[in-house]
Amino acid sequence: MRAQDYIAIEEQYGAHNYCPLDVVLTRGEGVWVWDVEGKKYLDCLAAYSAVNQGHCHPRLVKVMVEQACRLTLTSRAFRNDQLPLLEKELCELLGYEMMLPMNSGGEAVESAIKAARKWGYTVKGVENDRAEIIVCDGNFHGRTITIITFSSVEQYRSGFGPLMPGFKRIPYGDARALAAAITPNTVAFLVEPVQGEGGVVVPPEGYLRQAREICTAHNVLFIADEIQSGLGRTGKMLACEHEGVRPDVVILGKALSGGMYPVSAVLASREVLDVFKPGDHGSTYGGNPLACAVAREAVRVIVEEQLCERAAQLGDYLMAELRKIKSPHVDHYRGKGLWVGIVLKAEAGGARRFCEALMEKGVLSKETHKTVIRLAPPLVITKDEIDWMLERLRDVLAP
Ligand code: IF1
Repeated sequence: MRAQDYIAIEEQYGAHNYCPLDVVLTRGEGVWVWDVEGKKYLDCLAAYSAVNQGHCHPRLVKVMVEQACRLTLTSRAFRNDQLPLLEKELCELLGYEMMLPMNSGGEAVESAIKAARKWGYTVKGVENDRAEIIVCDGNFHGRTITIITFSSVEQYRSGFGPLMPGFKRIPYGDARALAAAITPNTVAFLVEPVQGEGGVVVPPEGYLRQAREICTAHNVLFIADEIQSGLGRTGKMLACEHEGVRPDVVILGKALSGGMYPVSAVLASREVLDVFKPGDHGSTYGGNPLACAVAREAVRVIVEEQLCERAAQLGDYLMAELRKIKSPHVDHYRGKGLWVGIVLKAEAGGARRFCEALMEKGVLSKETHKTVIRLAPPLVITKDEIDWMLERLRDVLAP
């Protein structure tokens, strides 16, 4: 079958909850992917930073196949020999006492919200059902009803009511707004250290540190959603490290399994995660041996292949080269590590046409909020591959 045949079938049988580029991919290796007609592309989205280790990383494939031949799912009614090792390795790597395994990022965010609320009632002493959680404008934390409740994107909320109480939204990057929004019922501040869907928005220097201090002063849990910003993307294992900030709760997903399998996790202190008693919370697939074996190897790859350091060095190079590109279409460039938003001018006619032009030249990227071209290649990208991409980007951004 040709691309249009696959597209026609998907158009007929698939819910239309996305408007993807009309490229039908069939193979991936490292930073490269191939479509069904054999055309090769450099993947500059990495599945929204879920493929930091590169497509089909051989070490991850090997571990996944070996584990798949041994044991994949037991439910949490029984124990398995992979979950305790992932829990220990992640907690020791990131400096937390406990971890809760889930599957999707949204599930991990929901789990963190449940933990924060129950911590508020049982530890902080907030009156039952009065817990408040503060979030930011421009946030993206997932697609569940609770999470879209506090989205600032009308389309993500519209038609899905009734929504959930207990959330307050403040401007991103404004520490004073955070301090002003806190009440005695505030149990947590949930924030992306760099906003992904918001358009790779890096907050003002010092914001995370100020927010940390405010949360500490008011006994409010600082919850960092590092699902997209974490695991090397910004040049550090956690984006919060750029400001020396240690969140009370860290949420991971995406690259936690290197694109092989949905794996997410919540890391926190014993004081927070011990609020969960047997039967309080769970998931059929959460913490399954296949997920944990893959996640253990995915984290080892990040550490052993020094993907954080690569993202820092090559990200600086990429940003320096981008800023040399003078284009009538570009307002400015922003980003951290190997994560860039190319912010176009309003008169540029929207980012989608630039992503389509890049696709024609063999580079896959994704627009966000209509005016931003997002670049987030796998962290295994080489300088030569960055140069190859830049050459095509210059053409596309030319007057
Ligand atoms: C879609 C966006 C990115 C996330 C952060 C939690 C989640 C995500 C910071 C939920 C997921 C994905 C979801 C996917 C597209 C993509 C996305 F455009 F939607 F916003 F990356 F920016 N926290 N982001 O980025 O994790 O449940 O998906 O595993 O929903 O269209 P998930």
